[in-house]
Amino acid sequence: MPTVKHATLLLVSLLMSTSVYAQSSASGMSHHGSGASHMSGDMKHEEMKHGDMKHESANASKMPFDHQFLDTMSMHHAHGIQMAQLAQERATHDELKQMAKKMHDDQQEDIKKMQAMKEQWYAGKGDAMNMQMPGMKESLQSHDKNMEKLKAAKDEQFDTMFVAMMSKHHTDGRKMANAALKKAEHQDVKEMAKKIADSQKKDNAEMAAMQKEWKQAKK
Ligand SMILES: [Cu+2]
Repeated sequence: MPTVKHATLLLVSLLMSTSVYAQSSASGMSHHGSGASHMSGDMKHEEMKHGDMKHESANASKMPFDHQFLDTMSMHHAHGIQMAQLAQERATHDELKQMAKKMHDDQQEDIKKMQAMKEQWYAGKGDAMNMQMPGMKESLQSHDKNMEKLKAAKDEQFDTMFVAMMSKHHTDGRKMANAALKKAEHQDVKEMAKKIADSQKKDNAEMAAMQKEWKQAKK
């Protein structure tokens, strides 16, 4: 399926744009290693340089809403994946590690599907990442700083910080998903938005329950 392959390349370019890619084991990514040479696709690389990531595509707000949603949520998810990847290595609680793996895989799967939809309806139309979408401005802007803080966190402090950050990340994601439930033109996009809103709500409830148990165990 060429669309999925394309989507995977986009994901790789999203992940490669940050330092966590270089520092993590990049598990599951290495088999796409040859991708970089033909990564001429949608994501302009100069927009994606380390540190000063520009999360805005030119004229994004003039693009169709669904196009904006697919690209902006993909970027949001790519950030979630980076956090989850770190937690798979660094979490001290096993149940959090397992959950991080699930969040990583879920979001990767969503990105593939969203980028396949983008190919189907908006091929050749460029990128439409729009930071003005609900919940996104703060979420996308704070990502690099959050990653630095997470990397510096020690032991159990990492777990608590991760839960706080991922919960916030999911809450912001749900704001955009809820907007898509109302505004999306394509039924497939609405269904994806519903799936994201539901699964992130469930994740947040699970993380809150975990944290409660950790606190009680300490008493
Ligand atoms: Cu997301």
